[in-house]
Amino acid sequence: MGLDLVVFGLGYVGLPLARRACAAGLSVTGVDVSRDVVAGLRAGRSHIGDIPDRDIAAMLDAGFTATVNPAPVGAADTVVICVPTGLVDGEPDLGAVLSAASAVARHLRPGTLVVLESTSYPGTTEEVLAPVLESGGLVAGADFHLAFSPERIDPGNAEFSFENTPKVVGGLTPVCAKRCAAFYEDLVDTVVVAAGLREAETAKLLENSYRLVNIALVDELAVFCAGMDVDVWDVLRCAATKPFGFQPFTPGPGVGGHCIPVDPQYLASRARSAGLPATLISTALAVTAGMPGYVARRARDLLARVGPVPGARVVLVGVTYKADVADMRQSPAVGVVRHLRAMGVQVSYHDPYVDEFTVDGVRVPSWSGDADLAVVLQDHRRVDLGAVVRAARVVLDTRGVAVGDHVVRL
Ligand code: SAJ
Repeated sequence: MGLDLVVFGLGYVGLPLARRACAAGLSVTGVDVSRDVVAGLRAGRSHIGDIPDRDIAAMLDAGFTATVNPAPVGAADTVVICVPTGLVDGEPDLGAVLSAASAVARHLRPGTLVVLESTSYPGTTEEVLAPVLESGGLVAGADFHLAFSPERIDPGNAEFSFENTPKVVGGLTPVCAKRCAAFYEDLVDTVVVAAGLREAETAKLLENSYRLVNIALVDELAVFCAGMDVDVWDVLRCAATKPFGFQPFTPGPGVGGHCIPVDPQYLASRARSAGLPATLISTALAVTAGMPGYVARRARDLLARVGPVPGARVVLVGVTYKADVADMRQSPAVGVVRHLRAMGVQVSYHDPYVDEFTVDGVRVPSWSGDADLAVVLQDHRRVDLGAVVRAARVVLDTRGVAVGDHVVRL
């Protein structure tokens, strides 16, 4: 029996794609290396925060199956690879992409469309993925179609869904691009065809590098303003009134998550290897990486006003990587803990999304209810900030949201 779609990688990118395809009436099989993920999905359980179990049940009712076995590729019209692309020592880690590509190659049949959605540097699809897919004897662009389409899933975003977010596609050949566009046109409102694979790959890196550089800009401005006795939050409030040519970003304790601190490094790495400049990205990474230490130094200076720093009690409020999510990946809170510990400070944390917080193998205790200093790192809606402000002698607010005469902002 033929399959419309096989999705490789059933995480925060692959599962929404599979869900949308099922809802559009496609026959879909999901392949994942994790037996736990597969077993959970087969049992109707979602492992992705903003995909409820009832959606998995609907997928199963629509005929969705999950498996660790890549053989269904042999019956698929389209295969989309949605596996993680991280970093190892600051360099791209394409291990999961290569493993998925090898599994696909073993079952790939002529006429199939293979799409890479995993974020990577320009050239990955043609130079890295294609040769592996061709290892079974088929030729990309001739025997099977090959395309790249960057993922734009924004976990927790209630306004922009898979369906209403424009989908960029780039093909190895114009025919590949056309085939890929036709596939996504059944799933999303708008498909944007790039000139080629590299343009589609680079567009994604530009999107996230743009965020990194602008976050770094306001982070550095916050440090500048603090040194110049300028209220950076009022500066941002005023600048944000400009109705054109300006998008507001907010300073913070650093940049976390699996996108913004990672994707731009793929561009920088590719640039370095080609002897081309990527200075802005490198500088932005350095600026944002320096923010946890800066926050710790600001905390130290505030503590010194009320007593000895060693032994002082500091509670970190919001330790995930951004507000209103439970994700801890690359959270800047880890760096803040390390710097405060080095100062001899007793660090605790308060975060309703986090049951246990461990840094360098040592558990950070939950907040006991009072503190010499509270440091607001993430502005979770679920946190009663007023209670925090009342319980601490001083508050360092890195998000510009707390109110009180003993609140000091970044
Ligand atoms: N951050 C700031 N100041 C800001 C914005 C973000 O300090 O003004 C920090 C956050 O606290 C977090 C990090 O930067 O630690 C990343 O935040 P993010 O809002 O960019 O959230 P992400 O990592 O979930 O980024 C995703 C990306 N989506 C995809 O890659 C598909 C990004 O492209 C989206 O623009 C972003 O969501 C979004 O807009 O929410």
